[in-house]
Amino acid sequence: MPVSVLSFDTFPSFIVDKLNANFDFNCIDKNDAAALAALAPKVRALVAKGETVINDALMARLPNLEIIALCSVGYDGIDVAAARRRGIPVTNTPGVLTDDVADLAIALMLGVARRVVAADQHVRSGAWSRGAFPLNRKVSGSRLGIVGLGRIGQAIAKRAEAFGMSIAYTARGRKADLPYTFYPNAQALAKDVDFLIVSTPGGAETRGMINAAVLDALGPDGYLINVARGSVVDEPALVAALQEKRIAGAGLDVFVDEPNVPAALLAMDNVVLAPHMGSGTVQTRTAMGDLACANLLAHFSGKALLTPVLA
Ligand code: 8YV
Repeated sequence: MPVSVLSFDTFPSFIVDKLNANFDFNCIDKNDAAALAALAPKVRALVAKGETVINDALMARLPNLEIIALCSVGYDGIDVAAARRRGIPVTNTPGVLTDDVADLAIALMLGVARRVVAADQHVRSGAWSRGAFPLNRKVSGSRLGIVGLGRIGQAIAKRAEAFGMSIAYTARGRKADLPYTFYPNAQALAKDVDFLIVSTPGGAETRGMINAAVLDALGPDGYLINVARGSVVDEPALVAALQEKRIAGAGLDVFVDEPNVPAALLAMDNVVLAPHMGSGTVQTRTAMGDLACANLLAHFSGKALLTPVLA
């Protein structure tokens, strides 16, 4: 009997094919109580995105749940403490998506500063023949602040070095082995940089960390880039700061209530918006699916998990 694996998330067909080839895989709508009740007794594993809510109550409904394998590096949606209490390991997919997320952070920084999307519109709409595109903002050589200097933050820093940017960061602690300038908090960091990139994990510890005071410290010439979680930024405060031109612009891949984006942001031309696609390349999603599958296979053959969440 193949092991029964359940998901509430939609994954690309190549991941679904791999899960189907190895397991009795079912994907259901999280609100479909009847389907969940029918499958619950046999489910031994959940596959999910890290932002999907998997709480104690859901775990309680799956009496034979043995493992939660995430197809993401973040795990802010998962009650890891409850899983631990229940003896259910959680695995994630660190490392394999670092480059893509760092690439997108740089793309959003360049995109918003050089106004790539508006420039594209300027050409397509024919506006170019009626006038020149307004001058925009130089990135190379400017000052970058990174909030969260984990794997992704460090990969962003490496890329920014190639742009001749000065690099500073804030994190839970100083990283003595890295040559970047440490700040004790996001507000102090924001005051001294032109671009503030957020790459810290989501969850209770970072909720609302980028608030009105941080945005005001960034100031009218500063740009905010978020490739972490929408929850890290106080979204209404960000909308207000953008509307009132208290910051210059924003590049956002993540939002508080995805896929819903505040209408006010959709109407602004000083923002570049992306649909939470930091890890969204065929190559990386393949690697993430492979790693999630490998964790499941390791668990069900009694081997050590490859990438358990240690939090
Ligand atoms: C998404 C991410 O979870 O890894 C993370 O933490 O935010 C993303 O990669 C994505 O939806 C995974 O399928």
